[in-house]
Amino acid sequence: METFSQPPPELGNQYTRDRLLRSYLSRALPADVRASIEPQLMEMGELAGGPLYGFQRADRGNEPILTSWDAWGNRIDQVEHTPLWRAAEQLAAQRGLIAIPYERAHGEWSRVHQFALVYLFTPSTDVYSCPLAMTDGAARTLSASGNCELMERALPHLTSRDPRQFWTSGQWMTESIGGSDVGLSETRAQQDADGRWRLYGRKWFTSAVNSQMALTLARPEGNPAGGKGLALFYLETHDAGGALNNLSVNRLKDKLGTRKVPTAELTLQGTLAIPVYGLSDGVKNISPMLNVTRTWNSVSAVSYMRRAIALARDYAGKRVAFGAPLAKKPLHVDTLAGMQAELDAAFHLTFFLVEMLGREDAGMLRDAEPDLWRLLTPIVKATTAKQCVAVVSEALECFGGAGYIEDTGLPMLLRDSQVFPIWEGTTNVLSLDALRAVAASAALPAFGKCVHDLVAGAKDPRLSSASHEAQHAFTHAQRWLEAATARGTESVEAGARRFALTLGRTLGLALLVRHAQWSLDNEGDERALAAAVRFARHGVDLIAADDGSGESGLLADA
Ligand code: MFK
Repeated sequence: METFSQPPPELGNQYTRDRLLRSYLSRALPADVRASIEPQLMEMGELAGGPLYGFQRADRGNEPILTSWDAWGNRIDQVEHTPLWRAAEQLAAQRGLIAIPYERAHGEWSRVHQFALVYLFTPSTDVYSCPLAMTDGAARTLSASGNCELMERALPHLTSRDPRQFWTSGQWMTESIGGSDVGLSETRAQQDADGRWRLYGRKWFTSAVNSQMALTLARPEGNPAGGKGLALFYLETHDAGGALNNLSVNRLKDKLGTRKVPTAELTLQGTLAIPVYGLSDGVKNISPMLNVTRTWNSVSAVSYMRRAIALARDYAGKRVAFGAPLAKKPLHVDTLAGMQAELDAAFHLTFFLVEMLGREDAGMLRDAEPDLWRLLTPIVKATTAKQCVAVVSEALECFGGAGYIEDTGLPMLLRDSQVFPIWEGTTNVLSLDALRAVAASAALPAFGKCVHDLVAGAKDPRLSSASHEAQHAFTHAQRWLEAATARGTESVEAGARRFALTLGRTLGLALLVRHAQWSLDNEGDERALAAAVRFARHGVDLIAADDGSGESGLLADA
């Protein structure tokens, strides 16, 4: 009896096969920088689409294991990572995924170098990008702190390329009372008889509990309530003898996705810690970390979109239905094209933010650019995270029933993607953050000028409608903000998400238009043009005519 078997999707080298990444790097990077990093990208692309992808599929059923007690009744709280995570840690150190922006071999382009590698690495390593994001955030926060003792102690480890020296860092912010509203945090900091600071409290979600160090927030005794009363602390998770630093791991969280990430609930019972900068303003002082991890979130979201589309496109060439491969079916092609257009926009948006972070690191942001960077970070994170969930969900549908079957590895992609809009600030929290970034700063006019400048060079008439759409959407958002401000804070707050996502999609479109013109001129390639036209058709202007007037009535039960 002959039984049909469907060939599975394959990836191949994820650098050589990525038109979007290669075209972007050709435009953005100086030729000598591109030539110097290309062998690393080739190697990472080969690993990501070959051996690492195979390892990931073989490792699919493994999860981290918490062992609370040893055989003799001692509390040990050991967490064992999955085999792929152990390999990912070595690879990340050796390939310099944290070191690159601190070595800064390519100046302002060092962040593009780093994140191009991260984009290739991330979807084959089961969210190992989470501890890496926090490690990068901690390195940047400590570098900016001026605390020489902590910098000398931790930075060489965080930025090491030697796996035996390499440390990762946790970011212990979340408490059950204040996931988003961090200022409510209850963890206390007290000085002991020797003048050392000790922390007491419960941290509700702490990713990467196996990290050697963490940055965390606690309220020194006598400090007022709120984020200003918290202080930023550095701690090491183990003492020199390997024992836990007066903390216990209550449990690992039973999560929808990111199940390879050993997210733990911790009780701090006198954990020794060192203040990083003073004894107040903890929320403000940890914000350099947030801005880095939000950039990692955006890169990770884009990389998951890319992975889902790469699998769906390969499959479309193999899967025959109704007499032809799906790749020859106009409706399927139209669906894939819509997903690709979203990815193109999200990619350019994210790497625009990455470029700004690189210039920030290099001290090159000028005039209104620091304000613009502050606004773009929450906007890009919020926009790309939403796009990622929609695109990955659509990609599962491209496989029909197979997309719903666990051992294809596809459902895990969707479950993991669902974290991107949640952690590091939900869409609504980031939308409100964007409003704060706009208030009393030069960010919004700078944003408008940026959109204008990006589309101004588009000469091809096929781009004129998309260029117009981008400028119109920005003007509409700006006018809405003025009108909503006049109506009052409820109106502004009710429309904050539409405002933030409109700005995100508008800038994505403007960046696509700029790239499309460049690609026509320099590569003779019309695919970026097609992406710009298609993305404009999806719509970028989400602003509603009115906000906050009576819509709460919709939610009344009776
Ligand atoms: C795959 C890769 C990715 C990711 C890895 C993820 C690992 C997950 C680990 C986690 O820990 S997830 C937990 C993440 N938690 C959050 O992201 C918290 C979300 N909530 C917010 O972001 C709130 O907006 C915030 C806590 C910041 C609000 O708190 P407050 O106390 O109301 O702060 P406020 O008054 O807005 O800001 C206090 C100061 O900080 C202000 O400065 P001033 O005191 O000078 O006025 C702000 O300007 C400043 N600030 C706040 N956010 C900032 C910032 N400055 C720069 N950038 C920001 N983003």
